[in-house]
Amino acid sequence: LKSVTAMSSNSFNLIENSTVSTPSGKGMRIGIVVSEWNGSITGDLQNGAVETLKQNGVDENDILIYSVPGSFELIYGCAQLAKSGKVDAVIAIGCVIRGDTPHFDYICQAVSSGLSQLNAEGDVPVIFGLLTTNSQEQAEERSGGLLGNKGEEYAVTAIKMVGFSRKIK
Ligand code: DLZ
Repeated sequence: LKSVTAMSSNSFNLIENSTVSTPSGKGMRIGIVVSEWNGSITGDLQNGAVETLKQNGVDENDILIYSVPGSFELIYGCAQLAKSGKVDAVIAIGCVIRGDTPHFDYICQAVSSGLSQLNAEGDVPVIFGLLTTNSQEQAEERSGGLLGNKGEEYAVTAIKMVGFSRKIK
């Protein structure tokens, strides 16, 4: 029961619960594509990611940050950055808050399948940093509030995936 509780989607935290060590990020080049929509949230996620990359050895000059207007544009932004040869992994950061419009479902669906396709077909891992919440409050809880900052987990995931891709090459 304890492990089931720990694995629930609300409380699982990759940094606190992982038993697999994170490799050094030294020499890794990490791209971040960040959406302007819900900018205070995506900005906090970006800051959490950048700090964690640096804490894990990634050089500040090896972190390339690009902004796109909305989460839908993360697909194009990440595709272009992934194939540019400039980075070893890309973190996509966006935030979609459910409203009264069907946009929420369309955008979430499009971004998840677009980014999935990049991972399945490309050589550069793309990290899914799209917060999808019912409210602004839930987004704040996950971007530096009560539930931590998911940006930190995106950063660790990016480093682990670069480590993975180097191991199998
Ligand atoms: C249009 C739209 C809406 C309604 N909601 C969001 C949102 O919550 N989060 C987000 O990142 N972007 C949103 N967008 C904008 C779309 O992602 C996209 O930028 C536009 O549809 C133009 O392609």
